[in-house]
Amino acid sequence: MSFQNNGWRFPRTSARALGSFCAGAALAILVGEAPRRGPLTSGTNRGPLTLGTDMVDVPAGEFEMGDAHGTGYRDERPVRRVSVSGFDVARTEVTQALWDDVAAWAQTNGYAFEGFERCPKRKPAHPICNVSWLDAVKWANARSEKEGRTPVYHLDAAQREVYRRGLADIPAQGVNWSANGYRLPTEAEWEKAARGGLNGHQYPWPSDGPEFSRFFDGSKANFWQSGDPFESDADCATSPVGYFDGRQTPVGANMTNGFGLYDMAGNAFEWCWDLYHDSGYGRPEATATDPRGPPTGYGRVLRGGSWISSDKYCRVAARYVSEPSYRCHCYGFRLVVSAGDCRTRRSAASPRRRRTPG
Ligand SMILES: [Ca+2]
Ligand SMILES: [Ca+2]
Repeated sequence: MSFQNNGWRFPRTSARALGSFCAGAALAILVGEAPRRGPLTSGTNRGPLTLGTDMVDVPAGEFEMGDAHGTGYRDERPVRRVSVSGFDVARTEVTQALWDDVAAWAQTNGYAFEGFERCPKRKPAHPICNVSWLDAVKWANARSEKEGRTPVYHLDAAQREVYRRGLADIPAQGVNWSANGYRLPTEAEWEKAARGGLNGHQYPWPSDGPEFSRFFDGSKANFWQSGDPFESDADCATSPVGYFDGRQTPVGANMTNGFGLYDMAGNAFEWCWDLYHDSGYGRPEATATDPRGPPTGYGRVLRGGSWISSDKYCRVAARYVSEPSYRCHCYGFRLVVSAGDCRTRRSAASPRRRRTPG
């Protein structure tokens, strides 16, 4: 295990080491320096939250991706302009309640989540965690089919066999990017969503400067020893999604970002589609429109840090990797839908949310 500054990371070649870590009692090794307290800054409140199912538009356009301050890790550079098509993103991580609702339907409709083992304590309003990348994409397919959408992920390049069971990785050609179903965000989509329309900032809220820890404290996000009321659960110290709404303890501001998103820093790590390559940002495909990661790599990317992460890993540019079959009590996900595909299903009683410049 290697340490860098006050953050932490596992060597890229031993992601499986996280297995023994998660199952064991080595949590203390993740402790960074005590979180600093700083002035509160406010995100934008997008109104009442519908847990787990509320989605907002992220507009098409370019943004600056990567570590603009040189304070992150090597794999976060070079910084470059990336163009992303518009998409819709969930305001929160997938909750345990939503997971259970879809999983109950899925298990009587041909799905099996072989790698899943829920957290021992049932917390419906908390993010689902302990979920592998493979089960996350299967579950996304299940939710799509349950709601009458076209599933995105297939086991074959011809896209004839919908991914519903098993632990086989899926080929890049097996993804129907034009389907109206739910899917994981690409890394570029995740980072654009996390930045909330801000350029070059360290966190989802105003935080422009190299001293990133100055902008981060326990009133803004759930991270390791952040002082929230959920710290006592050493096995899975997530907080309810929507907790950072201005009423949290310690009392803080509403920490939704410019797109109205919660927990883009901390709480559960969030699986992305992309394969990981430590020099992937320097490859030609990294500057393509709608980049979807390198053609080869190992593991799948996770973003945003978690309840077990330091401030450095909760930055919007920070990247993490794990094997797709691996699960941890800090691994969760949130879903996106390609542009236009949620809008047709919004009823007059649930009007489309206004776009935000970004
Ligand atoms: Ca915490
Ligand atoms: Ca998160």
